[in-house]
Amino acid sequence: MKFDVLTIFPEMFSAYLHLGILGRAIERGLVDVRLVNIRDFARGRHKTTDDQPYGGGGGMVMKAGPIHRALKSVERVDGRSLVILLSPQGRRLDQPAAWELSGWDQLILVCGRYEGVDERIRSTCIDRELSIGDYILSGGELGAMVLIEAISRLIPGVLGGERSNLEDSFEEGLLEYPQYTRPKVFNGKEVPPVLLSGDHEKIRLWRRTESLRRTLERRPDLFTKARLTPEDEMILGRLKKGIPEQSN
Ligand code: 4FN
Repeated sequence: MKFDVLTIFPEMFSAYLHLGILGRAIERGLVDVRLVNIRDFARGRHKTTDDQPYGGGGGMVMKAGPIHRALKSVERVDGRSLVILLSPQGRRLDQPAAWELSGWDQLILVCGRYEGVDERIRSTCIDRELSIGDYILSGGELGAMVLIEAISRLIPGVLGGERSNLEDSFEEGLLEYPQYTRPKVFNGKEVPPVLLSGDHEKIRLWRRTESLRRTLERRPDLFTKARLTPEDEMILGRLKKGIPEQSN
């Protein structure tokens, strides 16, 4: 997957791109991220990328010219490429959207700053608008990083050994079960005995129950899209009736 990121703050990406799973994926050539500094395409002595809005009202708007020239400078992968504006007006990024986007060869990500980009960029150069959530941000850069991370993890080979069975429960649309590691007792709190029992079927059932319980308590909205097995439906039925967990 090739990402081209248009931003006036390319420095924001460097630590993030060099560390962890993504750093390794880039090293191994599975993911390629190119940073395009919009300011390099600005003109005049001050290389301005923003200007006052027509109609007044204060704040600044990103000029169309620099973004347009920055976009033209990006080498497009024939037909398998998409220009995305990170924007609060976009559809919300979710895991199904991440899967769909991971099927493209090149994603060109445009990050806004100030009050946003000139509407003529939006209407003529942008294929899609995507939002990472409903909160005010100072720019689209964090959105671009979130998008790059969510998509890169889906590219074959990127996760390597790090792919866990937890990942599978996320992909099924449920919250994760509680996790424990050593020591067996921490501040007087014990690890649930079932996890030490060595009974793998019992452990699987406990984890599934806890996944479903947490989803029911904290994110019941996730059930509208979750993929549930007949066993899940049975466990869920019992949880809803308030039948307590088997006490292991
Ligand atoms: N944000 C809201 C309503 C109106 C404006 C904003 C806002 C950065 C250029 C856009 C925000 C949120 C999720 C990019 C927010 C995102 C942005 C994103 C973003 C500067 C203009 C701006 C109702 C959502 C609170 C500033 C709501 N995902 N404007 O934040 O780019 O990607």
